[in-house]
Amino acid sequence: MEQHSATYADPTYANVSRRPDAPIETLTELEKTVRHIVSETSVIDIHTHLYAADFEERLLWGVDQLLVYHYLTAEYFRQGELSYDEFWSLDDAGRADKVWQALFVDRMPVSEAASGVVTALNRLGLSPSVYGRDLDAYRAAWAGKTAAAQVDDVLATARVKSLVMTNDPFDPVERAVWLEGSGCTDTRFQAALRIDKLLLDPSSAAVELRNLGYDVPTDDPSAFFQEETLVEVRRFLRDWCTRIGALYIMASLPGDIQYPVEGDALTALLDGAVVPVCRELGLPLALMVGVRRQVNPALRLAGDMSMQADLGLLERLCLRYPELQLLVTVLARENQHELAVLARKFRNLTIFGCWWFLHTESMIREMTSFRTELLGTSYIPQHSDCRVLEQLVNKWDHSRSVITGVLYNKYARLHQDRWLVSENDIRRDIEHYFGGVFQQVLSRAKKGRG
Ligand code: HDL
Ligand code: ZN
Repeated sequence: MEQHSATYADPTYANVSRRPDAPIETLTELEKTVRHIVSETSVIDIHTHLYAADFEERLLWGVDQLLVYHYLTAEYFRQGELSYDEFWSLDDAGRADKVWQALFVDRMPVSEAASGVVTALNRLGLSPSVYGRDLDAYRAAWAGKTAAAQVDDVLATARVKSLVMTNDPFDPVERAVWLEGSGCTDTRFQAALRIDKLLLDPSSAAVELRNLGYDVPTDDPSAFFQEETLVEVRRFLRDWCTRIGALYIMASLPGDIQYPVEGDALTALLDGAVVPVCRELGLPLALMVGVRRQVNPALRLAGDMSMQADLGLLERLCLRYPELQLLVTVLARENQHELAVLARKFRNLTIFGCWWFLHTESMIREMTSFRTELLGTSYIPQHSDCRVLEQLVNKWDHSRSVITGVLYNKYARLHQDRWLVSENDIRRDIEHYFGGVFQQVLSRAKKGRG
């Protein structure tokens, strides 16, 4: 089966007349059915940096935003002529012009991020066969659209039924929407509480907590080991999880975090505040491990690097808290197989997605293959991590295409041993991958079940 086949709905599928519970007899029909169901099944996107329209300018969308996405600015600096300062001195439209010229006109947009822009434009009705390589033509096509209309078009095209935002209580703009504004009124956009700053920079987090009315000492780094401080940190977490309706609490961590460490603030905060609040509110803890922030600050958001992780942190958290639901993704390719094997050891560890530098066709195929081989349907194959709205289309299209190929091969092997699958069987598995596993983790967390 072609590996680069698109997941665009197969128009010939309509001619298939077969009971949904009937075994699929031929491999040709099997491939057609897997492709159809994977492309048609809507998904819950469990980690994004998108915002509902309520957050106004925080919702990034449109052609220029697609082109100034930090994945593409990193690639621009490898091919473009401008210095860092010259590029950053431009406005978004100016930067988008430079990215377009360097990565789409002067060269073929073959990278994952660049080809993703082409897929998004094409699948949202701006076919390059009509708009060619004229960036202004694409800009003009969306000039009159509203954010709300684009949200509806993109979620429908990408078949995303809901998504989870990244909500940082230490971000003043984000805080204002929740404290002074309407909060989030679009139920398709769910919230997650992001607490990197609390765990990784507790002394500056303490200043913000104090300013927000929590009685956390700011002049005593050892305060986080005192119960009277941890009570206030739990109150902060509880208040914000409740205020935003967080589905989970999340943090990204470098790969060299050791846990537990006596006298270490991160250990004290995890044990004394984060895990207790997860238990109390019945929420999973989501950890994304293996990022080394700002190795090149001149790249700004694009300046972060991956690093191999010591997964001992996860192993010891799972052992210490067997009833805590952990959602985990790691950034280094070298850790992926080990993480999948670790998930076999702990039923409260659910792995998700092909994160960041792993969100590429070859890595998604490699990871989805061995994850399915080791974990069956008990993991979450993908999240988009989108920062720009229209990326939902290409990130999910490209991922669905790979997932189709992997699953077809697994079903085809069963078929050869005469274990025939039906359309219902395939639909059940895909719905599980595309939202069922996540909902099962949420439900187990609510019940306090490991
Ligand atoms: O920390 C994270 O959540 C990462 O996903 C970063 O936001 C990263 O910049 C990113 O957007 N990756 O896709
Ligand atoms: Zn992210």
